[in-house]
Amino acid sequence: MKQRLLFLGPPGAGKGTQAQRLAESQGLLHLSTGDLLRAEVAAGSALGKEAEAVMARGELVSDALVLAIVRSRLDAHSGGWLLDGFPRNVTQADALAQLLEQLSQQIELVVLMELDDAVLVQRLLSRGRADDNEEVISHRLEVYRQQTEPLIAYYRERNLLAPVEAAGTVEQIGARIAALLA
Ligand code: B4P
Repeated sequence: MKQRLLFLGPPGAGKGTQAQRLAESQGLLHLSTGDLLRAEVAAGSALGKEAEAVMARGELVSDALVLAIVRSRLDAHSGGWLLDGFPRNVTQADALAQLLEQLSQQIELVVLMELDDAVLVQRLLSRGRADDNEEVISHRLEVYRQQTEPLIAYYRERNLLAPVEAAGTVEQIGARIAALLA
């Protein structure tokens, strides 16, 4: 089974939900940059203070900050992993490629979760996190289109992209993803 995975997709597509489920069942390290940043905010660290306002506006936290977080976790880990919500732009993707080369590791699959905007917005509004109000959600979608969507072509060119229909129940989507990893 493939063990070095990226989860890509718009906010609210269910990356975190599916990534957590799969990481638990397969014993992979689940690295969610969103969760790690929210933990820093909750702890009131210097890093969290820097990230808090940026996240509340629905913008991307600085590449240097996110990269430092990912590097420290991957450096200390030798087994399989699943990166959820990272990379989010081409700079982060290039930096990840460099880091993985240093670690002699390779991405085995990029799971692209695809879902209509109307369903995304509905899911996020019912989640109700601090950054889940209509104005911020619409800005996050714009940031996704401008900065993250170019990664679809980036990973397609590298023959790593596997699109998944992200509508349906959590179990249905989980089964679609599992079928891609065999
Ligand atoms: P993230 O934490 O990555 O969150 P997300 O994209 O909003 O959500 P995700 O797709 O994981 O959806 P989820 O499973 O939760 O990002 C938040 C912020 O952190 C960013 O805006 C940015 O500021 C910052 N950030 C993170 N990574 C960064 C990086 N690399 N660089 C810079 N900044 C970064 O699902 C959403 C909801 O739908 C949940 O309520 C869930 O229960 C529900 N749901 C899931 N699957 C469902 C299903 N099948 N049916 C119905 N509901 C479902």
